[in-house]
Amino acid sequence: MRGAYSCSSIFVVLFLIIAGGGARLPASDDTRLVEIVADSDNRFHVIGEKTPVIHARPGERLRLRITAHKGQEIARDGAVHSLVVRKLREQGWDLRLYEGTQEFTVNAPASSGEFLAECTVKCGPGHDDMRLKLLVKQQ
Ligand SMILES: [Cu+2]
Repeated sequence: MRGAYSCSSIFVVLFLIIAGGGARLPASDDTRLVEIVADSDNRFHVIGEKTPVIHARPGERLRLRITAHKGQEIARDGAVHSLVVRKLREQGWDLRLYEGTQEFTVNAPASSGEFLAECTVKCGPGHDDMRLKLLVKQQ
């Protein structure tokens, strides 16, 4: 009787280790890739979205892979576009974009909301409307 009891305890422990390990897996890879094009027509495109929008959960870690193509004008530092969320500048949402592909890791804000991301580099016609929406909500 005692043997059977300790045997089942081992299974419980094993189960906890396996279940715990399984739960940890997504956590170690919780940086979601978002692919964005800051195009030569001075618009943002988010791959897989009809309109330029980044969907995120509160506090979600995002890896932004941004490919930038020069419009008609560039900044003095050579940036062809930028992606700036003014309200989240301190939190790293202040990205200078140079010709080619760059990756940035940023965190979505901790609370739900809608945030405006814009290009602050005078990139030519269409620049004033070069915007992207960051939509943060609990899924
Ligand atoms: Cu611009």
